[in-house]
Amino acid sequence: MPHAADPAIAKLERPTPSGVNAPGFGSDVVAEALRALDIPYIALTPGASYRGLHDSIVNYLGNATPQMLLCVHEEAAVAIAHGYAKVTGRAMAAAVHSNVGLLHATMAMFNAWCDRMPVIVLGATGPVDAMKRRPWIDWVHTASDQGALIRGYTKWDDQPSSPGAAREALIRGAWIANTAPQGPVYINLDAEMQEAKLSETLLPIDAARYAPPVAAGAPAAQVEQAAAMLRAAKRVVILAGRASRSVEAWNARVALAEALGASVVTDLKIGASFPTNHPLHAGGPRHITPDSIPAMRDADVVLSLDWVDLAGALQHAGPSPAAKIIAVSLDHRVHNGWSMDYQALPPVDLFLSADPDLVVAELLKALGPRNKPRVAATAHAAPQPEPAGFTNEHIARTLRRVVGERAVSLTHLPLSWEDHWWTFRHPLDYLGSDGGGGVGGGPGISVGAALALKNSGRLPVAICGDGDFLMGVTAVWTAVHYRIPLLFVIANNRSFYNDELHQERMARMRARPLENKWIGQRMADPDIDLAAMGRAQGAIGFGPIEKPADLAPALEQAIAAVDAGGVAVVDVRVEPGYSPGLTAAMTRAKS
Ligand SMILES: Cc1ncc(C[n+]2csc(CCOP(=O)(O)OP(=O)(O)O)c2C)c(N)n1
Ligand SMILES: [Mg+2]
Repeated sequence: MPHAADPAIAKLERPTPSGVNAPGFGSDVVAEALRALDIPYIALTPGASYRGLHDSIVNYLGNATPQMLLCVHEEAAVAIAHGYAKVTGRAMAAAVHSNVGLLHATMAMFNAWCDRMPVIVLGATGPVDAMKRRPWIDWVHTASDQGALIRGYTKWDDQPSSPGAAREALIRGAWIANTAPQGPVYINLDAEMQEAKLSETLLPIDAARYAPPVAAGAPAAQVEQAAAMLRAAKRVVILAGRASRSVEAWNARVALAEALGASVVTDLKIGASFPTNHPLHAGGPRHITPDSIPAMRDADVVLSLDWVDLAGALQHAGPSPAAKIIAVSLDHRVHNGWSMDYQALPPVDLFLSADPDLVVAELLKALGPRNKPRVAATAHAAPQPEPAGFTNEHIARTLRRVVGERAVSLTHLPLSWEDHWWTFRHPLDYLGSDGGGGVGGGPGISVGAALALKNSGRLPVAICGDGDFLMGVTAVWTAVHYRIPLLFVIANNRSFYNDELHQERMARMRARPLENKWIGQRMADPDIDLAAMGRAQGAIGFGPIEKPADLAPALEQAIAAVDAGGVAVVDVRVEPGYSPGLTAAMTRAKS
């Protein structure tokens, strides 16, 4: 059954019917497999290495299920699929051209890997059989073991050499990508295999039977052991890490925290996992904050629900934490020898190799109804006075005022965001970061997320640094072209400012002039007109907004434009500068 794609998008780029209704070529079989997997979209930047598949999607499938989303850069194509998965929890596809397209796509694949988000990346190679290669171009665009480029940050890759094998690879790849811990997979399709006429008819295959759902719960005895430790504990801290966007699972986490009277720490690196206005929320964003440190130090049991950096968090509990540590994660299943994104090795007293959402539900059953908070909630920071100058905090405050009670999904936040600037009340209120710290992911991820959020009633808002926006700016065109409403607010400090901080740190360590820190960092003279970069691609541009008083009216108009189905880019000329706490955390300075 074709996936219920967005009807307005489905009307775009309709091909003249080709009258073909039976697969005739290798790539027709590949296209059929994509449809059997119910993949709604394939974000792509074209290339001759997969002209066979391109033809099959347009002329054999009629450009539906999957429908093509044309991207100006492969990094955007993969980032869009990454953002889509952040909302839906499921992989869509991306297609990239031979070795060169894959090279462009790599950073986005790394981001998706570190974010544990599923993406099915289809690639292609010039004919593996050298006798079939055209002079020059087919040779430069053929590499042996293309998968070696991405093997360190994908769950699996394959280069099938027949249509039947390609069909199997797609089904296997979708299964692996979508099975927790999720991640990108790469399937490299030989141009010759795609283009060759089918020599035999393949028997139909029921894709669902070959991609069985994998439920990874914990054994009952382990759940009981964890429940006993939690029951006996006086002060529990829950590190609410990577989680699904399920409201049911969110409510179960809240119920568990309430049953235990546990302090809950969350992390801006990943999507919202706990209501940040709940009395038990102890703060703690990308780094454990001063707010959450006492909770960590005083805990007698720490329950980590797939926290991204458990060893790092436990450092705040002292060198050898007295608390008993219960860790629930499947992440070890994808740790490999190339990427160190698995972080330092944490001490763990009870490890449950299981899906945290399933374990939380089981723990709740085991603990029974208990509702008395046993720990006084950590005091939340008192409201701060209006900040001076023109900073990212003005963006947060003004946007909050302008959107009021409306449901907003923050699809991306700049590096310098502080966790108390925005309240998360629903799993879709915030979708997390780029995963791998690969700057330039924000725009594409946001377009993919906005695609998945279209018609949800939520307002998708991407708040990006200027560096991040500029590196991924062409994703804007894809959003405009495919009628994907989205608000971009650019925290434009005209700098790769994060790195100014590092130069400042170097200067301090080496007693060199601090005032040189901006050299090789500032994108000024000329200032780049980001609203114009939006306009150039069909978005509605606002700004430059130079002072706080002009921001609210611009945001109001921009939101009206998004509500009318458009893409808006608001260029906000904030001052360079981060808060002292963030500066210290980012530069590894002690003060
Ligand atoms: C692909 C990539 N290149 C370079 C970096 C190093 N880097 C980290 S943050 C940053 C600055 C990002 O600039 P911007 O988005 O404007 O945010 P700002 O630091 O100004 O707040 C850079 C260059 C990176 N993480 N990723
Ligand atoms: Mg910047």
